Amino acid sequence: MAVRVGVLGATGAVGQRLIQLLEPHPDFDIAALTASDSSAGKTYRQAAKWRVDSPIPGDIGEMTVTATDPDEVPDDVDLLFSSLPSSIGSEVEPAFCEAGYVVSSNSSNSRMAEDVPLVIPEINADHLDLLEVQRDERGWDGALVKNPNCSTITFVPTLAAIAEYGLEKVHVSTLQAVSGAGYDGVSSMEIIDNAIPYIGSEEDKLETESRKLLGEFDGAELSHNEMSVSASCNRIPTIDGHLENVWVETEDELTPADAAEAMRAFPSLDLRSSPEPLIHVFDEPDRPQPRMDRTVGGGMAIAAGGLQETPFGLQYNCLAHNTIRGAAGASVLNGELLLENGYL
Ligand code: 11C
Repeated sequence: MAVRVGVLGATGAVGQRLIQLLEPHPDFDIAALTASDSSAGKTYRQAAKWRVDSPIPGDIGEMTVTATDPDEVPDDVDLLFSSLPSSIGSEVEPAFCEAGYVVSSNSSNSRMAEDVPLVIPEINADHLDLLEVQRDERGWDGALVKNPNCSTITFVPTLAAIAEYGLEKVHVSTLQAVSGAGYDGVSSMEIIDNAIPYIGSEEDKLETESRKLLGEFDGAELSHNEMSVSASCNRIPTIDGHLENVWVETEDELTPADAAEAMRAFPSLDLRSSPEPLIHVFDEPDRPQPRMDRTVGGGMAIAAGGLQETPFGLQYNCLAHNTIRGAAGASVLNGELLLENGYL
């Protein structure tokens, strides 16, 4: 029987992607939609300015949206996918966990909290066991699991694939799509003919989340990876798909051919939304590109290419669909991992 799930922050850009992915999902049944107080009582069709590239699926348009409050969500809903603004998520998500709900969250609050697993299932599924520490420390009946920021998800799988060579220094420069900034970003045409070399707190997220994701969990404590990471983040006028240029210095010698082989061979997982292969490596020097390659693996794979040796180590480019693999799809995948591991 499908697990009854809800979406917190259902009307936003990531909330809409969540609905697009969850409605046809065989393991999940959407039973609750929440948004701001001003949307409460409206049908989803009335409350949401639907902008996803397919119509509102099934009968979701006729469901009634409630306020984002544990008292408004039915008790038999087991799993909540959260795409709340972080200022709201930081207050509301713990209240849902205390009320017994398991929350798979894309919101940036609490990602770096010591007892909150930050998970990309193909990379660090074992970090999910941190939930035992979380339950002991917080006394929650529910649980809180996070997925990383979209631009972190884009490059960390490629690092995981070459980690056995000893990651020492990583430089990453991003070219990020406007949908990362939500509706305002998508509708803002001021970015056309421009590039903005600033995305608030983004660089810090890449530098800290990557080290947590690639850290080691010994069953009680998580130690973060010791590699040094320096990020530079830029907004460019593409709709979807974050492209990143990465330079990596490793302890052991790593040729572009070895790196390509390691990326191609990096294992995926036997979860419904986990693509095969996880990393698609292009040989063409001008790929990956957002418009052509953001939908590899149904938008859930990482595309890489342009591998070359430089004075600053191995250099390559990588790309992921920021609202699918980088956000909604990442939360759904964590939901599948929670299900697989008996947390639901
Ligand atoms: C952007 N990466 O492209 C941001 C949006 O931490 O989940 C996602 C923010 C986050 O603007």
